[in-house]
Amino acid sequence: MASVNRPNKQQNHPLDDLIRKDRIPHIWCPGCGIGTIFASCLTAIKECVATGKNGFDLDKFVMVSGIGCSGRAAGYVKLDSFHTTHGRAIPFATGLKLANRDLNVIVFSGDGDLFAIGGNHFIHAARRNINITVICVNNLNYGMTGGQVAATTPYNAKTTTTPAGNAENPFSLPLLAYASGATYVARWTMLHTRDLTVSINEALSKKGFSFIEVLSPCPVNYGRRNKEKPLETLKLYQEKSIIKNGADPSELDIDMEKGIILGKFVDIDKPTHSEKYDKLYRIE
Ligand SMILES: Cc1ncc(C[n+]2csc(CCOP(=O)(O)OP(=O)(O)O)c2C)c(N)n1
Ligand code: SF4
Ligand SMILES: [Mg+2]
Repeated sequence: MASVNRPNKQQNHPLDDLIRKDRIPHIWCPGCGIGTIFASCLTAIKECVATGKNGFDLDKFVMVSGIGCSGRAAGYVKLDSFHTTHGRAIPFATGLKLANRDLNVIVFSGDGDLFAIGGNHFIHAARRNINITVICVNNLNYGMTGGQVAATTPYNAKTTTTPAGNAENPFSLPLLAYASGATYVARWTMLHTRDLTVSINEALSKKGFSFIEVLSPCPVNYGRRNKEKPLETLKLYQEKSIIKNGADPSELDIDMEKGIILGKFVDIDKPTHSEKYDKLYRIE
């Protein structure tokens, strides 16, 4: 029999040192995109630390999540991490950053968490230019609770709460982030792992409120109600993605027929909340 090159069971995974192995197996379903995005995030953190730039130090990275399948990330990462209440990841993250400016605070959470129950926190943290990085896993629905409609669900899509189709229009997340004042805004899919890793690295290095939307399949609750088999969603990402760095944020509606624009749309410099606060209230 031909010898097959199988990985040795004892062999370590390159991200092992950033995973709480005692929490494995994880809860994510086969075909779910969250794990891949989580891996890109951990890779970007490791890369930032390896460069030694900006004083990056693993002990100073913090991950905050809300509730949802995506929100489980904070429980799996071997960093200081906070699995907070639904919709409140950004207020927790803001508090951490204001209390200790040396921390690199990453929010990793879902579209429902960040833009429905937590939508208000998102726009105000961006407006204030709080120096944190927010990564949103956008699977177009509330995955964890069975597939209800979200603020990101496309018009006409079927969910448990919109069985005849969604009558509402979704938010364009990059447009919302831009309009609210974010200094860095990008969108990728979970298929674009290399671009995503580079983008997370850039966002972590950016001073100010940085935001990345990552489209991700939820085959179990969204895909099967919308006649999308797991691999078909990935095929759609591959065939419909158009990389257009610098695209006008007003042109970023997700249109599965015409195409999904990906890339980096905003990368600007402006004073952070703490810098503006110091100018007014701290006397040297
Ligand atoms: C205050 C409160 N309201 C509602 C819920 C129920 N709930 C848990 S997760 C969730 C939605 C999660 O959706 P999303 O953030 O998109 O995460 P996903 O599971 O899709 O990754 C909801 C409504 C809750 N836990 N707490
Ligand atoms: S329910 Fe959906 S989002 Fe949640 S783990 Fe399963 S596939 Fe992923
Ligand atoms: Mg979701």
